[in-house]
Amino acid sequence: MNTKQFIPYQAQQFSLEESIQRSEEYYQYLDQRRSVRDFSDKPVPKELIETLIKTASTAPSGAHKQPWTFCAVANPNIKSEIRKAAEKEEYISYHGRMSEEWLEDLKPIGTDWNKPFLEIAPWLIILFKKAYDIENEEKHKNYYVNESVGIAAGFLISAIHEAGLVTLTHTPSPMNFLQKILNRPENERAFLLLPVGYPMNEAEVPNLQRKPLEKVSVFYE
Ligand code: IYR
Repeated sequence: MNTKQFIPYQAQQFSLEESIQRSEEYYQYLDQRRSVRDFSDKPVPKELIETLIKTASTAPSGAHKQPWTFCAVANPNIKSEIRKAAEKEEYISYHGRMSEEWLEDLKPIGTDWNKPFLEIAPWLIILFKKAYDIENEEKHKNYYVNESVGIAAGFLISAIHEAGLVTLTHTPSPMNFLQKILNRPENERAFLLLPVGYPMNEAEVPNLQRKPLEKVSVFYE
């Protein structure tokens, strides 16, 4: 193993034209990504999921602590258990816990408390954040945990898209049932649940528009 504190950074070398073209293509490519709720049950091999998780785990993190655990569930019994527990929470959320304004905001997306994708999708990836690490029964603090895990989730979503698969960021709330069902240690808290698989043949997505650049940016030159 290389034990030097610093090593040379291997920069990618592109001409300005190449950079402009690559950035434009990458934008067009990621702009095709959509959150999909209509899943096929077509299997996805474990090796593929492993690579997606490795990609997500390349994300930057506070003090390089990588404060995350990716739990990948293909077991149908566990998926059913997760669906049952998630729908129980979601039913309560949609029937009183969420505000009228929130429910109104969700109408164009068409969600409700039913979550069939939790059983249909071949994999569920549950991303846990680690507020601290436990080593030799000692607690070690992690930093900027939400930011770090959020970035890792972004990397995962883009890797899923790159592989021709689909996902959505599902946040059943509260999510503590996931810690119990998956038997996670006390330093781990569920952060996001991402079903992963192929879209069903006639999958549909909401007809949404993205904000234009002027609405999402301010330049100071
Ligand atoms: N967690 C619920 C509700 C929900 C909330 C938001 I914010 C969304 O963008 C979509 C859904 C659910 O998953 O249905």
